[in-house]
Amino acid sequence: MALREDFLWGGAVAAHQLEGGWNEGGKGVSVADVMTAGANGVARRITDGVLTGENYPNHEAIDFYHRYKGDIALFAEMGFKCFRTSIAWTRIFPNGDELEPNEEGLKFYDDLFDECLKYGIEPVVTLSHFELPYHLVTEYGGFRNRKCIEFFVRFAEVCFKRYKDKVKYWMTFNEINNQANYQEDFAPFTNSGIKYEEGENREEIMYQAAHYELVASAKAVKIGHEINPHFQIGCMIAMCPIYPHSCDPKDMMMSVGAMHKRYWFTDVHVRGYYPSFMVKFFERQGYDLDITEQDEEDLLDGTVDYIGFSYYMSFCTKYQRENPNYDYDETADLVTNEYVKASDWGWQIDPEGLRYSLNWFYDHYQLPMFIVENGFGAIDVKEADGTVNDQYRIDYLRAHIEAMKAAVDIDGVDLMGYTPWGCIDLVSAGTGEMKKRYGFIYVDKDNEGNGTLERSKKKSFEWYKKVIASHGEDL
Ligand code: P53
Repeated sequence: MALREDFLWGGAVAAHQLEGGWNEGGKGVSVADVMTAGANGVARRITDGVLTGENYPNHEAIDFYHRYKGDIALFAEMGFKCFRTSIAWTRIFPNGDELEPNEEGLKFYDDLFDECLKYGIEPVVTLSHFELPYHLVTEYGGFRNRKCIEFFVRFAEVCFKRYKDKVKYWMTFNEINNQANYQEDFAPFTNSGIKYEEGENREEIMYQAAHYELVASAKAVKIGHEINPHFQIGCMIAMCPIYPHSCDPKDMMMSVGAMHKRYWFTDVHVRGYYPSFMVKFFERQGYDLDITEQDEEDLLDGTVDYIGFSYYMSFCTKYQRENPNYDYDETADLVTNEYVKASDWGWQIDPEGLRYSLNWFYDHYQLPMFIVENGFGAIDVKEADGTVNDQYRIDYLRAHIEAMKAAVDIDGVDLMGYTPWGCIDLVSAGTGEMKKRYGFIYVDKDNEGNGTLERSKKKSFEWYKKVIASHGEDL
């Protein structure tokens, strides 16, 4: 058998994208609550607080907050061994800077995890998944402020203590490396609660925020292991491997430079110190970051147990501007890869890239890995008889599972599990749309917020059930 006996088949979501109940149970406003609905190619707007007359798709989302029991029953029917979700920070600390947590929020996740455990489903929990309390943005400037380390660590400690007998698998910051794309507003805001002023050095501020997050993560890992030595605490990296456009040595070096700038975060999480290329880069840029000796110790003391990562697509880069140091700029240096097709949202479909990614991570770090997101965002059509024939989603997932099995079987990587993204339709993070669907379970709701929220099984539901039952053999 290719995959581990205890392989964690499941599905993944994030609190803000499905729970709704944005102001219930004492919950505070999060960064996701001030983002409007965008569209394919139209960025979501970040408003100054919650304004009347705007469409905030995360406020209701798919109402998982009230419907989780039925949804988890459906996950159990598919045979899930695990369920990845996040704890909405603002349910536990509504403003982020309180000293005492909100009991009603803690109770909600007790009930949710109990419901999973009832079916033998292991919760896999991300602590910070694009859900920073909005108060931390307005009062502290988000993670540009060192104080956020303390706030995050307090939140993490409260969760670790409360759920120590219910949750074994944790991740600290979701896709911490998305902010390598600091030129656009989305990633710095969702990762770090950063809103830039005109004329600021976006890059330098991003590196400072990422440093504080890495320290916060390391401190949480250390505390977590003290609370329960059996905890498995991982990082979470958005893996889009960046290929050279050609075998021109300059393209190859551009790819090396690009991989450095997008994945150095993993080095710090895994090894506990900055790789030399980043130290040199900061010097070259004249960035004098606030990195203390205590931080350096903390980083070394809190290295992660595994690498959690998302994989949707690969990128491609080319040397096409005067750039002797091969410094990568995500908005300037990506080109089309003619060898792969893309989804309607322009995401390149590249299953082989998943096998490459597993190899790349394993070559670099030799740590167990967990594919905590993978999937195909598509427009689903509900037929007159109520069925959704999402064969394209089955095809996408099948090809990726085959690639993942090859990485295990042939290349020998150590893989803990696989949780496809958005196992139930939910609000897209990037665009705020409902119609960019990933689920095995269809949710009746459209982009304008209309619909009954009724759940129904897509064709892929039975398919994935069979995949899990056969331990990935019957694809
Ligand atoms: P949506 C960009 C690139 C790769 C993954 O994304 C990304 C993003 C941000 O859009 O995000 C992850 O919903 C993220 C999830 C998100 C999922 O991918 O834009 O961890 O929250 O929903 C899919 O199609």
